[in-house]
Amino acid sequence: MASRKRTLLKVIVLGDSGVGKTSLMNQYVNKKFSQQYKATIGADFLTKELLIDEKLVTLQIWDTAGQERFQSLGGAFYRGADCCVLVYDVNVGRTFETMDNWHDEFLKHASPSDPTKFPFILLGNKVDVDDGNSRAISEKKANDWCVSRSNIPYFETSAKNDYNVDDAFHSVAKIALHHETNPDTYFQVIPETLNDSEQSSGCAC
Ligand SMILES: Nc1nc2c(ncn2[C@@H]2O[C@H](COP(=O)(O)OP(=O)(O)OP(=O)(O)O)[C@@H](O)[C@H]2O)c(=O)[nH]1
Ligand SMILES: [Mg+2]
Repeated sequence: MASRKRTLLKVIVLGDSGVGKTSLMNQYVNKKFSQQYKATIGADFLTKELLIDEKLVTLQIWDTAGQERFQSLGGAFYRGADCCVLVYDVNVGRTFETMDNWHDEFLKHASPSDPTKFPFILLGNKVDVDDGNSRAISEKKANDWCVSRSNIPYFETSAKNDYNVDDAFHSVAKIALHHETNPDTYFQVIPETLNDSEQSSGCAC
């Protein structure tokens, strides 16, 4: 057994109800997908252990409620975040139109020291639906928005088919680690051999 330093990275996932925030996280952390829709109430988090640039990282990913009536916690817990993941459904235009609002609300509540440099990432989810034939938002439109918002990285994903999910969250971890100016590090006694991933969850409802 040995003691190793870990960096805790807090990530907030935002977007309209039904875009697939919970499904993306569940696919990423638990490698599971369910067709059934169960609205998130309040906020919940999952954690995943990663090795990034030879650093041990604990990614604490906060899932939030898209439905306004379930947003009981407001935006108070956005504070201290190291990255914000914005999710929309490529098949539903209004879920993209609200991205400006989610972006600005996040900055308002999180109040990072330099809002112009705070890392966001945009995910266009459900690209599997109807083989892309019911798409409402083109990749170009999404990319143009990202460029207009200080070059936010953009990924197209499918939580259902596990398409690009790992790559997207790996990128989240990298930019969160890179941005982190005041590291939350802690020591934990762990076996010398590091498991690929560990997970746990908690609820702040
Ligand atoms: N076809 C398809 N369906 C998806 C995908 N991701 C999520 N879904 C479905 O979309 C519905 C909503 O997914 P959720 O992950 O619960 O959405 P959410 O964004 O967490 O919604 P709230 O908790 O209300 O904010 C569920 O029925 C999922 O099965 C996807 O990539 N493809
Ligand atoms: Mg949810």
